[in-house]
Amino acid sequence: MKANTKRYLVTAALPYANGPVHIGHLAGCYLPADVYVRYLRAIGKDVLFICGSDEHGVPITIKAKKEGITPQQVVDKYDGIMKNAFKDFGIDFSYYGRTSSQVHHETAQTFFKNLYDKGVFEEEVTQQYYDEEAKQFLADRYITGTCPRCGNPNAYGDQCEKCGTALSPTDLINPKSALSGAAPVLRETKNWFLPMGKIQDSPAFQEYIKRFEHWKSNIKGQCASWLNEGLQSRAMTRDLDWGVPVPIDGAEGKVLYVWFDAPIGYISATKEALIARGQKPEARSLAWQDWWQNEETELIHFIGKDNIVFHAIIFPMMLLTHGQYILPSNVPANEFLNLEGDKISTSRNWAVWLHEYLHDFPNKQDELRYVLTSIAPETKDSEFTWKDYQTRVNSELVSIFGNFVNRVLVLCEKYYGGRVTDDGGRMTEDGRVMEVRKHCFEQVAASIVEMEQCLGEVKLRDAQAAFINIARAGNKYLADTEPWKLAKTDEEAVKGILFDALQICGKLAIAAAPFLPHTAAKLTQLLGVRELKWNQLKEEVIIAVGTQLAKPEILYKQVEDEEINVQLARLEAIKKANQAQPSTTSNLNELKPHISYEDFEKLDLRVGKVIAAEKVPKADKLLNLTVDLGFEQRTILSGIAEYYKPEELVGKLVTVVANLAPRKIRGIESQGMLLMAGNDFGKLYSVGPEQDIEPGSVVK
Ligand code: B3M
Ligand code: ZN
Repeated sequence: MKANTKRYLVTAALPYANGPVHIGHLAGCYLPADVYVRYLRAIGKDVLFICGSDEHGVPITIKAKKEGITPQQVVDKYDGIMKNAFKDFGIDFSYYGRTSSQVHHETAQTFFKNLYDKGVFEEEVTQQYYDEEAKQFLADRYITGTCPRCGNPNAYGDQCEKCGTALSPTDLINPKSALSGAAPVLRETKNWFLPMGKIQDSPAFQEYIKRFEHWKSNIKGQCASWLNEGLQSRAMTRDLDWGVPVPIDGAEGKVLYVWFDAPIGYISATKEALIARGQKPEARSLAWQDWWQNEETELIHFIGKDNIVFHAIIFPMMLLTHGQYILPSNVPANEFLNLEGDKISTSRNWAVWLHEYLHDFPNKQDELRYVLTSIAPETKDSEFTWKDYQTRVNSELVSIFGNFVNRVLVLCEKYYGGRVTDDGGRMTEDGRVMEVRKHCFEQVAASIVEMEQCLGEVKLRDAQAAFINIARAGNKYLADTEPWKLAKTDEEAVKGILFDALQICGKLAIAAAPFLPHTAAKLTQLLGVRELKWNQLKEEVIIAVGTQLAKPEILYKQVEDEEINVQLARLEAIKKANQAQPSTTSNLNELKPHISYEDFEKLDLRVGKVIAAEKVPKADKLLNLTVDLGFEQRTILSGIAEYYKPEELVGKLVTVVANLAPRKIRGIESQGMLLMAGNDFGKLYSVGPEQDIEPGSVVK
């Protein structure tokens, strides 16, 4: 009985809330996780499917700088966009959290404090790279350079995305600040390190890594090579101002390393999921522990290959040193999906964005799900091309699955007005039909066995192929017996064949559910039944005599050449734009929506002259300016202290948004705003008239 009490805690990597979702994300971890979870739920397992937005870390602050908004505004914007995209594609999380939530901050801090109190961390003052221009330490993605392991010139300070190695900034060859482009200098600072080498040698960790034996070879391989090299201590804190504050004395102004807090996000989201499920407050703490601190839970992390080290080694080390947690029982990581011969890239806009796909192919979520599962990069990188998309949809979904179902429904409608009339008991004496029938049902049964086995082993490509084979067998049954011809000579045989074929449609409706949930629902409805259960797959009769089928409707439409050509032309245009502008690693080309001329006219822009400037005490970025507008003098606070010394500004002509409602900043009322041009690194330059012109002049 024990085995049945197992519950499944399935996680999908928390995506950084810094951009919309594309097909690479979907194929890499969200779709496989969803297919697997839908299967587990179908066979009656207790499952929690956890995901959420990763809202900390340098990717967020870099995006904020680029867009000229705050990190909080970035995550608020993209959290919603990502959540909706997943929902649109039927990714059925039990809960989608956010790492900016209070529950998460508390959970991450408590976790850190626990390890700290146990004396797990090494507290060390080390030399860290610092950008003197930007005046900040350069952690993680704030610094780039050449990977010492594979030579990739664009490795980040925390990781090389090419070879997957976890790095520290000081490992990089020719390090460069991602903020200013400058070569950084070393400065001393104190941080708390996880002694990974020591933990690696511990008997408990050695016991844990025996699990790798049963994992996919890509993960086993990556992990083995890190472990063989021996792991270095890794800082779990950062000198940054965006993140979860380090909860100990002497760590003011520091935050937890994003890869320390993000995986804890799975735990916080579990807590929130259970609260959302209506657990009584007093039961809450127990309830989440029942998942995370209970050997009866299978913890399974779905991720992309660039996240392997964090999920297979670092997070388990954290869980292990904490002592009360279970460790992952599987980490099914996928490799990367490429697009039309090139690596998918957000910055180069080389992607198929989910929202754009849905715009161009409304209600065709399952078509994309189908293709992405067919080509899932389960063992090696794979490639999405639009031609291949068209071929797979047309020759598999349309011609095999859709066509079979449609033929059956149309014939039943034509012959019996859509009422299921025969139970197959009066099957023909025709020996040929009997032979074909027997063969068909053997094929169907074998495909179901194979599909279930592959689903259980997370071999989803093969599982889906086995699913299509069920429809293939059905199609062959019809093609070989030709009931539309037999109708003239042997009505009883036709009844039997169509009854059989309807049962296969029923099996398809059940089996489609993990892969093609929207289709499964539609087919169930077409078959005139309310609900189908997974265990009916093995039953002979699923659609009973007397059932009234719905009016036939096709499941899938042919993808036309024109539709594909539109997509190819779009990518071609992007390629051209990228070639014309080779350094478009920026988002400077992201335009805001149109405004009307009337909107523009609401702005009152004036030339102003800075007549005094001083730093705002205790605010690193702010200058307090006195600006002469000709008709009056204004106090204006501006966040440019990093780029201008006060004395550089005095006498300068600037452009002022003169009718911006006054705002209090740090207790001082700011009566307007200066216009600034920001480059890709977030550096600001003041915008003023070319010629000496009277303060107060209108800018239009
Ligand atoms: N946000 C990295 C990524 O999106 C990171 C995953 C966190 S999972 C805990 O690739
Ligand atoms: Zn590398």
